[in-house]
Amino acid sequence: PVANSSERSIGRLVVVSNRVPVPNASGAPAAGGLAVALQAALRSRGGVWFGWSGKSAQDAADRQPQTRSLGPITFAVSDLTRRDIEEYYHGFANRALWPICHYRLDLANISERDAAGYFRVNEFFARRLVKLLRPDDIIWIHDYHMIPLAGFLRELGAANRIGYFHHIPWPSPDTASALPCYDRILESFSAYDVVGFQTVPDADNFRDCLIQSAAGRVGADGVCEAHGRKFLVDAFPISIDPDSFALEARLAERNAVVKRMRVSLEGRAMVIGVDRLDYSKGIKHRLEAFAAFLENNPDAVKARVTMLQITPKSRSEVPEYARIQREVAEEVGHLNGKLGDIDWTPLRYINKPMSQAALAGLYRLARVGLVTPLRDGMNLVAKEYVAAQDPNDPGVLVLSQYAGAAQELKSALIVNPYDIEATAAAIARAVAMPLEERIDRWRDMMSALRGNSIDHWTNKCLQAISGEVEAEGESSLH
Ligand code: GDG
Repeated sequence: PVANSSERSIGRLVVVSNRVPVPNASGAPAAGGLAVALQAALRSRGGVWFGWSGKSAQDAADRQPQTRSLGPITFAVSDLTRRDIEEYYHGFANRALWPICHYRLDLANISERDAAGYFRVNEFFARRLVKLLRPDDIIWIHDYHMIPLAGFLRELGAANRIGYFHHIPWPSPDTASALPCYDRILESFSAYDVVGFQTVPDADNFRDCLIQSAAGRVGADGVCEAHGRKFLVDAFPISIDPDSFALEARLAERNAVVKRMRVSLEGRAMVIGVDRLDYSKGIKHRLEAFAAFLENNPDAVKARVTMLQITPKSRSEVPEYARIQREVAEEVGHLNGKLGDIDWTPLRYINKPMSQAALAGLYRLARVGLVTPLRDGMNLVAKEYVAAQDPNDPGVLVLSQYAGAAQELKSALIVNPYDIEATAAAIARAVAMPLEERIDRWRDMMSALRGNSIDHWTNKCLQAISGEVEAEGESSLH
């Protein structure tokens, strides 16, 4: 097939992320919207997906990249040593970058050893990756594990266009500056051609960091200059494919798990929460708000409104995660013990992952979607919940003001997740909301999703990285 003009100007695509969804032996495609969208981009341009295998190496020979090709896509992954995994992944990425980017300085673990491991592993990846590169490849690096990668690639002579997308929040300068090796991390960004954030406020925070560091200049159009390089800083809000998610949810009305849930509810209204078990997701505050909602609304107790919280365990090796697992479990027991009855469990708490189809059907079954992170880069659960609704009888999204998604889903009931009583009141309002208002709000949100689908996001990011939207910024640096 003849490539269209935008594809012609884009070379082979190289995607880099910490974890790589290598297809299994039968070639089954990866689940999850982002993996699907990136694979579609890789398929249409041809390319490589590079990253960590998720495994530890027994010896040095195991650290050679393992490759597997599927049509036009080559997956290339390397094992890491146990020490690498401890310092780079569990340590610096998940105990320093993650909490600080989520404004949790109290949970940050600052360790010189972890920082050194983080840079060392990024250099290791750069040495592996540079061997696979062709001069006209464009490189798209994902997320906080890999911030210094472009700098190491440049040192090794890569002159390719390189973009970075930050999936999590970027905090204001006073918080960001708590990052260990803050100046070095900030400098790492200047090796890219494009640095993308989830929201305009996050991109603004990053530019403020550059300005305050005195090393950078920022143009009105988002083009920045620092350490002798010019690069575009902009917001690229990630999304889902709303229409295909809607179809999946409609078909999932017949899914066995969804049917069992529907039967067991016996017509009672259901409230749903879906999150990785992570302290950023505000699960404890949310459960307290659900308890307050029941305590403040005897009618809801009489009607036996039931909450389903699906929370697959995550990063259990990290002590802060082990703690939040215990605390949430305790809160669940407390709530059910206090408010439950012999024939009613107000809160059903599930620690295992569900299939995406079951999840889609459960969203559709729920009268209220409770998405109340204390901080979140975007939060795709909020978008999936909206897309899954029945257009003739949609549920209501209660959404934290601190989720990136709140920048777009303005017709949700927006709440401060720290305010337990206000969140409880929003749940009550959502449960009682008349059909007409539910439809109006849902239509607004669905049209926002349709205006910025995951394909739109991929194309915008790739256009920027390939340099198609660059030149305007040249003259306006200040
Ligand atoms: C990071 C940022 C940003 C959850 N439980 C199950 C399951 N999930 C799926 C959801 C959703 C995804 O996982 C979670 O995405 P989120 O966006 O909500 O959150 P993070 O994992 O923290 O993602 C976030 C995102 O990156 C993308 O840039 O939005 O801010 O933190 O798709 O549906 N999927 C299945 N079973 C489960 O039990 N199948």
